[in-house]
Amino acid sequence: MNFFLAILISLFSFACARPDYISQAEWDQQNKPANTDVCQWKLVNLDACAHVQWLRPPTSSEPAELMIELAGTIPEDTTLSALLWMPSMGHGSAPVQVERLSASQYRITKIYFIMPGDWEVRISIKNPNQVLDQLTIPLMVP
Ligand SMILES: [Cu+2]
Repeated sequence: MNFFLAILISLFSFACARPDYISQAEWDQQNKPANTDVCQWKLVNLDACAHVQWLRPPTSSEPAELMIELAGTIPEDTTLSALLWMPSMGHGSAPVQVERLSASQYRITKIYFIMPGDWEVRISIKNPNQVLDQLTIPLMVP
């Protein structure tokens, strides 16, 4: 009986420990408190921040508009693409329109959330050869 108790206690104490498959740096990154004043969305690969502002709010009846500004060292040949996705139902929507104002500024229009519920705006930041970074913005559409 004591043997089983000892196993049980050791299981509980392991459960509280940091998992072995995550490095200390990754653990620190994941558990860092978000400072929305400084960096709204951290782009880890680019070492940059994305600031997201709704110019027209997300609804299921009107097209929404989104402004994305990248802060950091953004290469001049950077472009951005965006995709709408409803994860709970596994479908997307019509293609959005991305207007590139500069390497670090993009206005996204024709955002049609075709039904209320949970949606994602999936952003890919690219150069001509590859995807540099990705960002998923989850939101509830009324
Ligand atoms: Cu749906």
